[in-house]
Amino acid sequence: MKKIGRLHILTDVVLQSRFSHLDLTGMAVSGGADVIQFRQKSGSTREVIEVAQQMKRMCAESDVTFIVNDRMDVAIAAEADGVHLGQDDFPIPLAREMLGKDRIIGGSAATMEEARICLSEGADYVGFGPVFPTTSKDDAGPVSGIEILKQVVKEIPLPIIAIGGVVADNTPDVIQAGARGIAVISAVCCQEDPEQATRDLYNALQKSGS
Ligand code: TZP
Ligand code: MG
Repeated sequence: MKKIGRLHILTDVVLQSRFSHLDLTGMAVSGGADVIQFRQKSGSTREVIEVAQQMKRMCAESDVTFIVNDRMDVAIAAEADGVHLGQDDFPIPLAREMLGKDRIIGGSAATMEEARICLSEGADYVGFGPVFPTTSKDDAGPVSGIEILKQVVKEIPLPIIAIGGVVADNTPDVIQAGARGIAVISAVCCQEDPEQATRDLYNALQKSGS
């Protein structure tokens, strides 16, 4: 299995249109991301697969983990290192049967109950949040805040990746709460310089310790 990593950058071309998924992948990898998550919810499946295949190649060259959000078909077609599944997406147990133990399966959780479901269904890590307010996802669910994040870290014996409104300034708080790492969209994709923005997050993680 590839590494679950600490700095997950979700590529997005809906919130911004200056950069393509491939542009963002290149910049995030150069800035120090260790996981790229391809998040594309619309468009021709054929084109989505082509983009995913190119992203996978770019990530593989830098030994960066490549994960596909939602789309099991795209993950399989692009031989992604893993897939990230929400509570209403492809069921995690079925994904495990199809992908085997060597591929990473991440699950999304907005509450403790959902985090428990991720654990019982066999996820390898939990993307937990929104920890802070975000405008990047319409149905993001309730904002957890740091205290609930801490409880999740305490109860769920999986790497917890904090998501939702995470920026360099609040990264120390989520790491001190016990999160293994962070996942971001707007803090990278919507910035003037996504590579520098990734580097800022990387440095914030380094300074926050383990
Ligand atoms: N899942 C929970 S919050 C969220 C997702 C995909 C959006 C994260 O975006 P941002 O811009 O980093 O707050
Ligand atoms: Mg989803």
